[in-house]
Amino acid sequence: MTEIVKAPAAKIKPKVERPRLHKVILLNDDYTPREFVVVVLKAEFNVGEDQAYNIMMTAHQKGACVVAVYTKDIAESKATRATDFAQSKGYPLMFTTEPEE
Ligand code: TYC
Repeated sequence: MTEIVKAPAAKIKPKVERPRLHKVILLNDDYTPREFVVVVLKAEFNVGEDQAYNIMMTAHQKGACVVAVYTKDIAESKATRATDFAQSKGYPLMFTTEPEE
């Protein structure tokens, strides 16, 4: 009788890594009105009035503030849209992105 020897099951350890998230960072400047910053934060980042105000004031006082984290593509497109919108209204308001640690 033929003996069927089964090879040991290969141990496959799937290395699934979560995509790194990217921070959207609001930068302070001396020209953009505070109220306009709050309007942009509410429109692009779906935050309420109080949260938008707190984010704006943190950037105003410290120079920059993390607004939110997203996947790379979404972080970059939101930062670009918000920066472009401000520029279209004549303001130098800037949003940048950077990968989370
Ligand atoms: N510093 C601006 C002013 O005094 C307001 C401001 C706040 C601008 C936060 C940008 O990210 C910013 N009018």
